[in-house]
Amino acid sequence: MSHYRSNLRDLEFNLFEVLGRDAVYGSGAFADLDGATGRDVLRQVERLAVEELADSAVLADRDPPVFDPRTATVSVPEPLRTAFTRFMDGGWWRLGLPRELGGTDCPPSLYWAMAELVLGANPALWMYSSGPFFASVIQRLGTARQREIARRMVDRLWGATMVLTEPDAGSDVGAARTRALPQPDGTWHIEGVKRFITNGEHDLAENIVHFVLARPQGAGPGTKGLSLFIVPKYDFDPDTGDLLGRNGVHATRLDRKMGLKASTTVELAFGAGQPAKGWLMGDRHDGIRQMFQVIEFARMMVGTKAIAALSTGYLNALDYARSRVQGGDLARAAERDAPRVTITHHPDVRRSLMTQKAYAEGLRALVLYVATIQDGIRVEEAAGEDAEAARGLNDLLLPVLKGYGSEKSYEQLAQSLQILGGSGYLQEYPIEQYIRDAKIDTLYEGTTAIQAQDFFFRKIVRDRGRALTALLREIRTFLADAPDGDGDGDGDGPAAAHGRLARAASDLEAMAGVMLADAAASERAPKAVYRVGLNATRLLLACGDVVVGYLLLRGAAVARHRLATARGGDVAFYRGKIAAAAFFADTVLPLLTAQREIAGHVDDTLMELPEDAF
Ligand code: ST9
Repeated sequence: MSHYRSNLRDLEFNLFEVLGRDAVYGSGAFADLDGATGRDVLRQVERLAVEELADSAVLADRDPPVFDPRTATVSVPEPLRTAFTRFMDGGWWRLGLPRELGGTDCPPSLYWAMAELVLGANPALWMYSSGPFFASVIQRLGTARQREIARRMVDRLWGATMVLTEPDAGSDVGAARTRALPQPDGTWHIEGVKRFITNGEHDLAENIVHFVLARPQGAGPGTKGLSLFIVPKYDFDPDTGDLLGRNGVHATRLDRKMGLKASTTVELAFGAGQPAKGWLMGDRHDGIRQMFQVIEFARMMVGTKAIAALSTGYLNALDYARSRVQGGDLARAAERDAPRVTITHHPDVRRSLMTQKAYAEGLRALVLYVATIQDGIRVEEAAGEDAEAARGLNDLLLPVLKGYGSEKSYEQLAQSLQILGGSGYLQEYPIEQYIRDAKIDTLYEGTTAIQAQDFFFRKIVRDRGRALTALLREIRTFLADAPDGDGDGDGDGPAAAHGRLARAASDLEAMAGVMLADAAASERAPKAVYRVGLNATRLLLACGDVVVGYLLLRGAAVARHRLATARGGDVAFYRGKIAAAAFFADTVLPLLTAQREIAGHVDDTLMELPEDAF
């Protein structure tokens, strides 16, 4: 039986019942793909993910790719190759790709819903399939000649990578030392060592195109002195794509990792013994800005990957809890011969399961909400309108999705494992692997601390608070428009939960206010910025809780409405949506008041403490 437990019902609930995608698919910018087709895509991808893609994620964890130092190549295990071929043969990678590259228009919301299904089943496989996406970046940013390369990449389904990190340049990309030397024929030779390169070497494709940040001779320091180069593993004839010979980029080691072993992570040496030829992207020295077009997409992907792992982790835990008989009912503890019950009868198990459900479904709602904002950007652009407000909201929420999403997923996956007791620690169950595979999500594509700084300094301060204000306004409008009760007079209406959301939103606003005051003070006293640094992750996580609380309650309002006419399994589904939202509001949102208080207390003590006191 597949390890992967999908949740298509909840994906459809968000897309079609809450976010109203039926009205958007099939018209305007998305005329080619209507709601019925969207549902069909999700059903097909779900089947593929569960039945054909999931198994090899486990097999490749136990029997991971192997590095041959003699040839500097990596071979992947056969089951992974078979699953990868099945996925690529299905042509799903065409969704969202530009038409010029043989793609099909696809609303981002549908794309990311599909992504969740594949990322939950086999995250490495999804990442290996990213070559066409990278080709689309060349199509957008490259010269006419380079767009030919993009075409070859798609025709021949080459792999691709993003190459930023160096041994002494991790979060601090601007410290990179890899050099780029101009050649008389207009190409460049790259020299240096890059590390932690995801899928930097493998044998799933005949060629791999590396997107490399390097510093041209004479360029300035920092990220602004970096340019982006297209560097293939094999040189090729740009007109036909035929391979000509090995380029001077070689894997020098395959990292042995905690998890996500199916996805190769390698060190790459450029120009060691043989020139590593590359082309300057778009013939423009604008590397960091260009690379961020990949990074932003990859951050969305990483958040979705984390959330997909939590969802299947929770559903595996739920399956186990429903059948595992252990202990007696707490209310009958005094009866020695009371019958043994399934562990779903135990209050602490229920508390944990409902917490996991609320986060898993709330985070899914967050992914699809952000993706819906991306739909909106496309719709506005197609209509020739200014999509600035939607872009600001998307930018604000990306570090939340990536940073908060990965932290909460990892934290809650530990609770999923806990439900299985000692059995959860065994490889017979998938959760120990999920935890190992998901840990990387808080680390790569910018650690949580980097997301927190991006969120505060770039997405709030530099934005002059516009997007955050718009988000809070949207939440308050929802609260103002929502009825206080469910109208049946039985006292289980949403008023209390809505009150908690209103308070949490105010707590978030107050925390941002404290940090803005410290940021302003740092203009006179530079060290005041330390207090901002001490609060940044707190603010990011608080924002995540507020947005997830809002989206859960928004979903609950829809569910409450639908429940009146629901039949069959939908009754339990809608009741679960209402319960999860209320539970989150009751047990998570009040914690923000304490966080607000802590944020206000943060002082200079920690930064003044001598290092040897730690
Ligand atoms: C990595 C690989 O981790 C992980 C594996 C990923 C898998 C790859 C697959 C991805 C695609 C998947 C597709 C699948 C498809 C499948 C299809 C199948 C159907 N937003 O603040 P400043 C820019 S790789 C936008 O001064 P510093 C901006 O241009 C390693 N732009 O920064 C800015 O200039 P300006 C990942 C931004 O202090 C300039 O940068 N490594 C943003 O110089 C300078 O900004 C990391 O992520 C932004 N948010 O440098 C690095 N921020 O201001 C983490 C900056 O004029 N470190 N720019 O606009 C950082 O992010 C640092 O904060 C830093 C700091 C490097 C930016």
